[in-house]
Amino acid sequence: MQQFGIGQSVPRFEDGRLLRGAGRYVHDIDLPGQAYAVIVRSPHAHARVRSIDTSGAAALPGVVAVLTGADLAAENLGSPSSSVKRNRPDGSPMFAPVHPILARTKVRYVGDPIALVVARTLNQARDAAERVEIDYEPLPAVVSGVEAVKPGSAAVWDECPDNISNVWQVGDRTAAEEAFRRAVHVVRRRYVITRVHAQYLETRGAIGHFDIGEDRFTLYVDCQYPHRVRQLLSQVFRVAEQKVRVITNDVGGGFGTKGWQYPEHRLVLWAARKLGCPVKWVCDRSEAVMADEHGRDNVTDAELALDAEGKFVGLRVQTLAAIGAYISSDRNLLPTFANVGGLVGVYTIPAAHVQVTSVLINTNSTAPYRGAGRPEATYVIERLIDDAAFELGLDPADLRRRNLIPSPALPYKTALTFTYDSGEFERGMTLALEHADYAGFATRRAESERRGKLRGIGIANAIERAAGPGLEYAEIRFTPAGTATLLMGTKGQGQGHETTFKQIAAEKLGLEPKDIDFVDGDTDKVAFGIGTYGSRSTVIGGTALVRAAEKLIAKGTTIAAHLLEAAEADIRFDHGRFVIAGSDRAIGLKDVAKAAFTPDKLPKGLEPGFYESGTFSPATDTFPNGSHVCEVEIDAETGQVEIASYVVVDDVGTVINPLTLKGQLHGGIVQGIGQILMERVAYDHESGQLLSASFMDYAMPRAVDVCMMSVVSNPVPTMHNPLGAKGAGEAGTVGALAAVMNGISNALSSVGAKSIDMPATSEKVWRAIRSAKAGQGP
Ligand code: MCN
Repeated sequence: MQQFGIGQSVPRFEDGRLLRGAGRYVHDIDLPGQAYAVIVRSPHAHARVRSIDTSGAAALPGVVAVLTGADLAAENLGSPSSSVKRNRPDGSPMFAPVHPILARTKVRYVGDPIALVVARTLNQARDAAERVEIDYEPLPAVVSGVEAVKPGSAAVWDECPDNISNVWQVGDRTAAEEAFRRAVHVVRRRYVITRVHAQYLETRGAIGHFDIGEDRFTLYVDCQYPHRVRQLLSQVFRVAEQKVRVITNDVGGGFGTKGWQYPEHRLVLWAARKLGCPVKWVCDRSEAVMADEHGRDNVTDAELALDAEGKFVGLRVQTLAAIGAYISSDRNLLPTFANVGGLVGVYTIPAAHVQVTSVLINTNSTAPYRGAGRPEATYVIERLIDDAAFELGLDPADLRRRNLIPSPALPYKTALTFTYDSGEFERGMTLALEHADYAGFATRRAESERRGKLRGIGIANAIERAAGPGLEYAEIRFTPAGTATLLMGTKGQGQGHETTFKQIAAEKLGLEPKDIDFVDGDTDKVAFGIGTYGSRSTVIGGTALVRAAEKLIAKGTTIAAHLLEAAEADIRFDHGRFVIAGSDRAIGLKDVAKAAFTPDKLPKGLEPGFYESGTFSPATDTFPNGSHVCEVEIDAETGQVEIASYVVVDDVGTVINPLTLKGQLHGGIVQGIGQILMERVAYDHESGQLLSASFMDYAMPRAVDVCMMSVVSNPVPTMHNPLGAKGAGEAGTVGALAAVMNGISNALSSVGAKSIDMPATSEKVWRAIRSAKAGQGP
C-alpha cells in the first residue's frame, strides 16, 4: 500500500489553501465594471400585487436599472419545469406550478422575488431596493401541510383549491392489508420531521457576465452541478450550450440545496446582457432562509404490524410532504419519493405500502437536503421500532435483532423498491452496541439518576441508496513533462474531492500527489459532468477516473514495450512502472508520458499524446449502511439535553480515505443532532410570516452541543463498481436523526414522560417531564 493510495488517512490537500484564506468563493470574485444586484422580496406569505412603482428607486444615484416581472416577460425566456410524472388523487395530472423568476400578480411565500435592482455599488442597490413601492393586498396563507389539506384551508393556487399537487404510492397495498389483518400487535404513531435550512458557511451568490464579442454568457456561481446549470441556462436563454460557461470555484457547503437551478442565476445573466456590464448578487445572511430551498417538512403516520414472536410482518406509511409553493424542477419533488425504500430499513418486513401526498404551502420550495428522504425514512422506521419495543416491553436492541436481514440472505429484495447487495447488518449492530457499552447502560443511568439527571440510549440502524444510476466523467491529462491534471465532472463543496481523487489516481498510476493537479467546476475546462449529489462522486466519478487511468496504462504499455524492446504481453504495470515480467528492466510512467509527446519514440502508427477520459454509469445503487448508538443525559430541572456519547459503525464499502470519511460522518451526524435538538424553519401559522430568518432565531449546533464521536468502519465492499466503494457523504445524517431522538425518548420514558417531536428544545423536554410528574405520562 502506498503512502497516498486508497485506504490511507491522507490529510486534505485543499486545507492549506483554504485555511490560509486563499480559497476562491463567489464572494471573492469581482469583475471589471461590475454592478451589484439586490433582490426585492415579498414580505408577505401570500398577497396579490396591485402595483409596482419603480420610479423612486430608479431615480436614486448609481442605480443602473430596476427590473420587474413585466420586463422579464418581454424577453420570452424559457422556463425550467419538472419531468416527474405524477397524478392528483382524482387521477388528473399533478399540479406543478413553476416559479416565475420575478412574481407579477401574486407572491406566494415570504421571500418570493419580485424585482431586481442593479446599481453601481451594493449600498446604492440596497437603498434603491427599499424605495421600490409595491402595493400588496395580503391574502390568507397556509404554512403547514396538515393545515393545507383540511377542507376550507387557504389555497396557495386558485387553480388547485385542495393544495394537493400529487399523490404517489409504492409497495403492495393488498399484501400490507393482509399482513395487518394477521398481526398480533400493531403499533401506530405520527412523526413530525421539521423543515430546516442548510445554513452553509458560504451564502449563495452569482455573477453574470455577457461577452458581446463572443455572444456568450459566463456565470460564476456556487452550485453542485455546473454542467447541468449550463444545460438549463442554455434552455432558458434559448442559446446553444457552448454559449454558456459556468465556473464554480470553491464552494462553502452545498448539502443538496445548492443544486442547480435558482432564479438568481437567470437574473444576473439576463441583467448582464441587458445592461452591458457584469452583475453580481450575493445573498445576505439574513436573506438566505428566505431565498434558498429548504429541506424536509414531513408529517408521517406509520403503522408496524408484528406477530406473537415480535417479528415484523407489515408496514404502512402515509406521509404529507409540504413542498412549498412552486415546483420548478425534479429537485423539488425528489425527497418525496426517491428514498422511501429506506422505510423498511435493514429488516425482513415482507409486506409494505407507502403513500406520499405532496402538498403546496406558502413557503419556499423544498429540495434535497443531506439525505433527501433517507434520514426521514430511517427516522420513521427506527422510531417506530423503539415505540414498538416500549409498547411490547422488549429491549429495542433485541427487537431489532429478531428482525435484521441475515447476511446469508443477501442479495435481499425488500418489499419497497431496493435490493441490498452487501452488508453485515447484525455484525454492525453488535459492534456498535459493544463500542457503546450497551450492556453497561443501566449502571450509567443509575449514576445519572443519582445526580438528578435522566439518561437515555437510542439505536438506529441506517441504510440508504447512494450513488444511484447516472453518468459521470473524468479525464487525466498529462503534460509533455510527465505531470498530470485530473479534470472531474463532479463538483466538491467541502467533501475533500481533490484529496480523494488524487488518492485514487495515485493508487492506480503510482504518481506522487505533487505531480497531480486537480480541476473541477468549469464547463470550459471539463468536457462533461453531472455533478455532486446523492453521495455519488467517489463511486461514480472515482470509477470514471479508474477507467481513464486504465486507458492510459494500456497506451503506456504499448509505448513501454516499444521503448524497452519487449513484447507488449510481457509488460506489467506495477506502482508507476512498466516492468518486463521476470526482469528488473522497467520504465517509469513519467518517462512513458514524456515519450508519448515525442513522435520519434513511438511505435509506428501510434497517435502521440497522453490524455484519456473515462465515464461510468452504474447499473444499480450502492447501499451504505451503519449502526448508530447515541446516549443522552437530560437535566430534569431545565430540560437541557446533552449528547453524552455517539458511536457509529459504518459500512461504506472500500474506504478511500478514513480521515475524510470520519469528517463526513462527523459533519453529517452534527447536522442530524442540530435538527433534533434545535434547528427549525419556523413560520407564524396565522400570518405565514417567517420567524427564523436569522441566527438570532434559527439555532445551530455548536461544539458544546455535540460530543466526541466514535466512528468505526466495518467495510463490506460492493461488487457493483471496481473500487468496491459505497457512498458516504450523507451516511451520518441518515442515522443521526433517529438515534438522537430514540435516546431522548428513552430518557423521557424513564420518568414516564411522553415522546416529543423535534426539535427537542429544553422547553419542550422540560414540559414533557413536568407533565409526567403531574401524572400525565404516556
Ligand atoms: N469517502 C471515502 N470512502 C468511500 C466514500 C467516501 O473515503 N467509500 C470519502 C471521500 O473523502 C469523499 C467523501 O467521503 O470525498 C464523500 O464522498 P461521497 O459519498 O462520494 O459523496 P460526494 O462526494 O458525492 O458528496 C455528496 C454528499 C452529499 S449528497 C451531501 S448533501 C453533502 C456531503 O456529501 N454535502 C456536503 N458532504 C458534505 N460535506 C461538506 N463539507 N459540504 C457539503 O455541502
